[in-house]
Amino acid sequence: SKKPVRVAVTGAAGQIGYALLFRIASGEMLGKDQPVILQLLEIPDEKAQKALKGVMMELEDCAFPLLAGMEAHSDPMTAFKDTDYALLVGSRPRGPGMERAELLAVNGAIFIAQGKALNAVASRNVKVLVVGNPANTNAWIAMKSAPDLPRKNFTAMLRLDHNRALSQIAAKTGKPVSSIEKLCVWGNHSPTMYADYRFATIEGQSVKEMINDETWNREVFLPTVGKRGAAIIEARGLSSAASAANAAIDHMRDWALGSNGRWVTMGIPSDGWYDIPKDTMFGFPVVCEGGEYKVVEGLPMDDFSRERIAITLKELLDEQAAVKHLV
Ligand code: NAX
Repeated sequence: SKKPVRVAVTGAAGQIGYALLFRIASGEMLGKDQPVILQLLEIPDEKAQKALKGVMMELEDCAFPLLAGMEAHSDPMTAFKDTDYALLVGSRPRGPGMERAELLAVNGAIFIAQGKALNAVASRNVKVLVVGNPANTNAWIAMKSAPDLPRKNFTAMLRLDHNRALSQIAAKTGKPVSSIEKLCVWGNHSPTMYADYRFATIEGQSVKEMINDETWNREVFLPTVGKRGAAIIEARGLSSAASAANAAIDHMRDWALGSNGRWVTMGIPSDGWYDIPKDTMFGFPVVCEGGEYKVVEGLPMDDFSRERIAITLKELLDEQAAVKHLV
């Protein structure tokens, strides 16, 4: 049987953590033949550590055959020791009256410390996914704080936006989600993201031609996908958790095990693709194989797409500029 791999999860006692850990332990992320050791990080706060112990009790009570070990940590330097995968979910939410700049700075400090810890103690091949918001900028900060690790190992979660877009297209066309290919989301995980179905197909047919309604694209589809997070908060009184955890599973599974030729969206450091400045943590269409992602290159742009990509890029560069002095 396979040797266990180490999976670190931060914010492990939070609501996404609660929807995520059981699925990792059951083998949904890395395969039903891959034992895992969970290295769980929470803030030192007594209540958080106690809640984490409670989650671990429940994980024990599942008697998962693949769960080869489990640890609770309050310091990233121990939590990330030798870790092969790191899901950085925990971050500071915006408090009442907190300015965006303040939020960026508080989270900047968290992701600098975590990037440094990964740099110091994680496996040299660690695959990092940042979920905690602002996800792209936090991932960029962690990457910049880990100069000894390959840049390409740092990613941000755009997969929830990708999955939301898939569902909207399925509903509009009346076709199953699984039949939709070549969809992607460009940019920042924020309402400025650009979900793009220009290249999408269903059973070889163009989705754009099937829908044939540019007004729907601009006035219904894009705002619905962009504001979906807010709509969930409005309906549930809490932010997306199970769907976010599901997207994290999808992202890591495809990255580790391959996407079988299908396009998926990942936030990754740009190598200059599509004129996105190098290192910007940007959502791109990728195909995953053999533990690596590869950007889908050479897609044509039109004026509307260029405009939308410029907007989300500007937002990201502004965020980056606001934290640059920290890294
Ligand atoms: P919760 O507030 O339920 O849980 C967060 C947990 O993280 C808390 O238990 C907290 O103690 C812990 N934490 C805070 N700072 C930490 C640190 N420095 N080290 C370790 N743990 C720390 O939030 P939850 O609903 O689980 O959401 C987590 C994050 O995901 C938030 O930042 C949220 O905005 C973000 N999201 C990102 C999404 C994406 O698509 N990228 C979508 C869903 C979600 O909104």
